[in-house]
Amino acid sequence: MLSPVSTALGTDTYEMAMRTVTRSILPGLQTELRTYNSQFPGPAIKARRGRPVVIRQRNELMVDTSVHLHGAAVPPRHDGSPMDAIAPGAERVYRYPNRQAHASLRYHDHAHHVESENVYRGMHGSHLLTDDEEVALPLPKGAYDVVIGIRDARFDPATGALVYQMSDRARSTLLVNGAPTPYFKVAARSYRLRFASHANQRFLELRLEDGGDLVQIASDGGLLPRPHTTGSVCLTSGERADVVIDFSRYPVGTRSS
Ligand SMILES: [Cu+2]
Repeated sequence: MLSPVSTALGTDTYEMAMRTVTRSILPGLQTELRTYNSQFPGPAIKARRGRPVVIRQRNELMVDTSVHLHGAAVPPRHDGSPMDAIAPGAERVYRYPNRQAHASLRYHDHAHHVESENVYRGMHGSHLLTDDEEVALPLPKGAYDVVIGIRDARFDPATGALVYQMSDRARSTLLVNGAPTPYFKVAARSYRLRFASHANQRFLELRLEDGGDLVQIASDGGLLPRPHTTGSVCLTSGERADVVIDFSRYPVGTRSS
């Protein structure tokens, strides 16, 4: 979660820099990434309905960028249109009114002709908008409300570089919140897992290893009219699905394989 630099005048103001960083993702290899604030994935923003968020974005990359808040109702000049780019070395202030209902939103690069590659190289993150209606519901909160951003990648085994090709069917490494072999220790209780696809071409189908039920409570547009019990959840590029799983149904000490 990113902390605002100011909360004055009823507005949460943030600053982000888009820059290249080198990180170890696969053991023994260094990978160059295009990031928001040197983080992969980008930092998450928590927003509340009725409280505008202002983000100053500085482009320290060598390519054009444009920041689009996917699923948000915003005025055109703050929408991150593909042709409305931030040139290398320039900055831009985006203002998000957050007047709409709660939803798990995501932001990503949107610059003409380079969006696909920018997103693939790391330019994606979450913007979680909540409101009084959602807060009043008995849903898992705080440490039990977890964003799980999933995407695929192909690494050059010799150099560690992310290999970018259009229509690449060989992106065989799945990354969850940037990690190739994600592991998360849960308590014997209910969690809200906010799945988000940051893959720019792969379709995902998520299910539990034991085939157990998933209770989907939300999609891109916020909470569903009622919980939906299902065996699997499909996500196409950019889609979100919030699921509640009660891990108390598994004996303490259970591990997935
Ligand atoms: Cu989008």
